Amino acid sequence: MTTSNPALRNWVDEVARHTQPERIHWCDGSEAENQALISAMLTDGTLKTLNERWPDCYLHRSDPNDVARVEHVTFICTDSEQDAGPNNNWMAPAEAHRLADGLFEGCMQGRTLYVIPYCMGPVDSSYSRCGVEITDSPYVVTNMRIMTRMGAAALQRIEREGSFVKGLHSIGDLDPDNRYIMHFPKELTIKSIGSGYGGNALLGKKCHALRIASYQARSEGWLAEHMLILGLQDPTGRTRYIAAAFPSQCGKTNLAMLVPPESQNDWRIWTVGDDIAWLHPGDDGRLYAINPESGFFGVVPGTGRETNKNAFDMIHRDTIFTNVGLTADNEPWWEGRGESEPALDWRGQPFTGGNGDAAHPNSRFTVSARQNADYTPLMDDPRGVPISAIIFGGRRRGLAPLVYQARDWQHGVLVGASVASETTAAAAGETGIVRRDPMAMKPFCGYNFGDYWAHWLNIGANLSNPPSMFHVNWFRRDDQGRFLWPGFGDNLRVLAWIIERCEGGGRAKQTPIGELPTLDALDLNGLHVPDEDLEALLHVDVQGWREELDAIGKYLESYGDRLPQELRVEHARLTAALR
Ligand code: OXD
Ligand code: MN
Repeated sequence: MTTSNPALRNWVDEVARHTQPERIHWCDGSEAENQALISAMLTDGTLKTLNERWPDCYLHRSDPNDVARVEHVTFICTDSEQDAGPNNNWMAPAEAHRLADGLFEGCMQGRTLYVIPYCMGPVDSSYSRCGVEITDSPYVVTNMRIMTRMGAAALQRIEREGSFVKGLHSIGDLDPDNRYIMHFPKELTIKSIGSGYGGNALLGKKCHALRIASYQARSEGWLAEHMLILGLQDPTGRTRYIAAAFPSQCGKTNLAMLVPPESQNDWRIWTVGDDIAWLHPGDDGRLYAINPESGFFGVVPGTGRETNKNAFDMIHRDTIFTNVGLTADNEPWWEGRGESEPALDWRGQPFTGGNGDAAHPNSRFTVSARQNADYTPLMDDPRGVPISAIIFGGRRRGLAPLVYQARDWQHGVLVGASVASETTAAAAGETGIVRRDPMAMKPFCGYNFGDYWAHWLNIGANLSNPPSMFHVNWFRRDDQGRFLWPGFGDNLRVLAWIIERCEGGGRAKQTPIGELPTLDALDLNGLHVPDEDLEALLHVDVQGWREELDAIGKYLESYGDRLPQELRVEHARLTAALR
C-alpha cells in the first residue's frame, strides 16, 4: 500500500531516509493486519496472553521508567514564547527540530516503520480531523486501531482533503534523558521520542486531539477540550447531553458510564465519550459535541463491579491491559478488582504485599467504545450531540462544594479558569499536590491560556443558546479523611439537579460563588447522607473562598496582558460579593 497524496508520500520517504527502518508497513486497519501484529508481539514478548476467561485480552508491561505522561519534557514550539504561554514549556521551533532530528537519526534501524493514517471523529463528519502517525511501535499501532478510526477509510479522506497532522513517534532508546514530546502547532506537526506510554505515544489522543486541535480550533472557531460527553435519559425517555472537564484520574470514565443507583433505575446514561470533546457552535445557537476518539484508554485500578460495572464488564474481552498485576492462574489483577489475589506485580516480580501496588496506579485498559453497555450510536453521528450543560471539576478535599452553578457563560469561564485539583499518577511527579488546572487543560492546551480564555469568552458570546455551566467536587472529605459523598452511581443525583436547572427548575439558593442546591433539592431517595455531611457538602466557607479568590487573582494575573479583561471584571465581581 502507498498513497496518491504526494505530501504524505514524500514525508514518509524523508522520515524513512532519516530513521533507517528495516521495512515500512502502511496500516490498513484490517483484522488480518491486527492479528499479524498481535502474533508477532506475542512471539517477542511485547504482549502476553491471559487465561481463557479473558478472550482476546493481552497484557503489556512497559519499561518501568515509562508509565505516565511526562509534562516536564512536553513542549509547545511556537515562534514566540508568549504564544505558548506560562502554562506550557516552550522551545523555539528550529531548536526543537534540531534536537528531535538528532534523536530520530537512525533510531528505527532493525525496526519496522508503521504508517498509521487515522481520523479523529466519525470519518464522515465535517468536524473530524485526520492525521498520520509514523511509529516504530506495534503496540502503538494496535492501540491506535482501538482509539481512532484508523486505516483505509482515513487514508481515503486524507487523499480527498489533502491535509493531515503529521505525528512522528519512536520509542527511541527509552532513556528518560532522551525523551521529548514536541508540538509544532503552526506546522500541524508532532515529534515524540523515547516513550511508549499512551499519552506520549498514541499521538491521536493528547498530542493531536488536544494540543494541536486546541490551537487549530482557536483560528477555526471551535473548542478542543479535555471533557467526557454523556447523555442523561430521564424517566420520561428524554435525553440531554452534558460535557464535563475533570483532570486526569478524577473520574471522567466513571461518570461517562455511570450506573444509576437502584432507587433511580428509571434513569439511563449513554456514553458519547470519556476523555475528549470537540465542541462546535451549531446553526441553532447551541453547542454540539463530538468525541474524536473511538475507544477508551482508561485507568484500571478502582474499576470494580460496584464502582463502574460497565467498565468492569467491558474489559473482560478484546482488551489490552498495560502494567497491571497477574494472578497465579494468569488473570489480570488490579487494586479494586475485588476478586482473587495477585501473584505478580506490574513489573512481573513476585507480589508479596509489602512492595507497593500490584497494578501500577496509572495502569490502563485500551478497549473499543462499542464494548460498553452504554454505547450509543450517536457517538458515530457526524453532527454530534447538543450540549445542555458544561461541568468543571477537580479533586479537592476541602472548600469546593459538591455542586454549584455559574450565573452565566462569562462567570462559567472564570469558574473553569479557576479549577484546582490534586495531582494524580497520570503524570510523572508527586501526587496529591493541589495545582491550578484550568478547564482540566493544564497539560493539554496548545497555546497561551490567556488567549484560550479569550477564545472561550468569544465562543460563548456568539451562542444564542449556550449551555449552562457548573462546578462539581465528588472528593470532599472530613477532618479524618472520610469522603462526604458516596460518588460513582450516586453522582446521578447531582446530574439530575443540573439538568433541572438547565430547564429552569431545581431548587437553588444564591451564594456569593454561585447557585447551590438547597438542602432539600437533591433527590436523595434510597441514599443515607447524614445531615451534617450534606450541610458540609453544600456549605460556602466565605473566609476560605476569600483566600481562594486571592490565589485565583494572582494566578490569573500571571498571564499579564494576555488575560482577558472580562475575567478581571468577573473576578472583581466575585471578590466584592464575598466581602
Ligand atoms: C489520559 C490522561 O490518559 O488524561 O486520559 O492522562
Ligand atoms: Mn485524559
